[in-house]
Amino acid sequence: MFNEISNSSSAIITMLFFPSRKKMQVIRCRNTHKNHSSPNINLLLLSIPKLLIMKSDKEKILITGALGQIGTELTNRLVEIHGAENVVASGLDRWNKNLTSAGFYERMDVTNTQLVRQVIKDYEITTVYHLASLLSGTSEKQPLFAWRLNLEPLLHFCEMAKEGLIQKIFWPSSIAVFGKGIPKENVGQDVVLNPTTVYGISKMAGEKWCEYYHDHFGVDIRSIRYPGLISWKTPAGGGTTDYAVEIFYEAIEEGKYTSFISKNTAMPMLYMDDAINATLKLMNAPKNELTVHSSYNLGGMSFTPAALAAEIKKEIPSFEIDYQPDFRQQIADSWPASIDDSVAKKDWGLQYDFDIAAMTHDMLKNLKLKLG
Ligand code: AKB
Repeated sequence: MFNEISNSSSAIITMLFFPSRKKMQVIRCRNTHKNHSSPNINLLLLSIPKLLIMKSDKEKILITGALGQIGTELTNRLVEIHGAENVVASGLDRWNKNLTSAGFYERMDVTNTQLVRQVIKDYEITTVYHLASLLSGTSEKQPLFAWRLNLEPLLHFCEMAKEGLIQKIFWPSSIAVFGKGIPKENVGQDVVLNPTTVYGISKMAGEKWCEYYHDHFGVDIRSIRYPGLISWKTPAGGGTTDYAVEIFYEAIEEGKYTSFISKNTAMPMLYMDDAINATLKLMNAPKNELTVHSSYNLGGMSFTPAALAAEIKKEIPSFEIDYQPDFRQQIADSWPASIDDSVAKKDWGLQYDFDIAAMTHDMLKNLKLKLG
């Protein structure tokens, strides 16, 4: 059944029906400038008919950063579970039909608080997966922008949850919160955090805000400290752990790789399938069983570039690696080598399907098909 929702004052709306996919996809391109709106656009908007969308009592989900490394795969899984009509993807990029399986796409700047609030209201969003963020390498190059992007939208979502506009939020933290002076191995949930990177500082502050909004206002916000994420579907972008994704592309395409992380630097890593499963498991866990309201440790597997290269060599014997560490080596040196995630295992049943061997095999198999 289709019902009407109120008109947004700043949207250009396109409704597309794809008979082959038996679904409707709606793209709304909003004016993304924060402090002013184009009069031409607003005049045009007055003539737009009311948007028809499917209305039900189901969970309605908004994903920010939906075209990013986690976002692309998480969006697809959420569509499988909740149906395309209940999932709104959003990002800065122009819409393209191959980008997302969500029923709706909002092209928007997540720092534009007015627009974001309007989107939440228009779609009657209940749950937000707020993934938009600048990673560690890129954050060092644009510290103030990183701080603003990584923190301000989070606070805005927390405020909307406090007001009762949203019921549940997921926000990703990172192993970058730990930092210098913390033992390298098996780092526990409750160690003192001492990040030395812009990214780590922003994630640590975000975690403390999550805890604050939970403790003071009962906001249901859940978070994971992701290790480096490895996936063949969407490239990583701007992180210190990105070598563990790039290496696969270059192993297949060039037969060799120059790592920007040194040979024996171990970091915690996680295959994307395990990351998505963990995220959904945490979001489905009963609220009263959660004991961590900042962010849960998640360890995945721990390996060095040399160990990963050895694993790749088992399938591509001629593969070669050399090492030219760059500024990201210093970041990696301040991060843990392995993580203790026993609290997540106890509270909400965290488990993994992939170790380094299974992950390497799956990456090479799928990337070879993808790259032809
Ligand atoms: C990065 O390298 O910046 C990220 C992370 C560990 O959070 N992959």
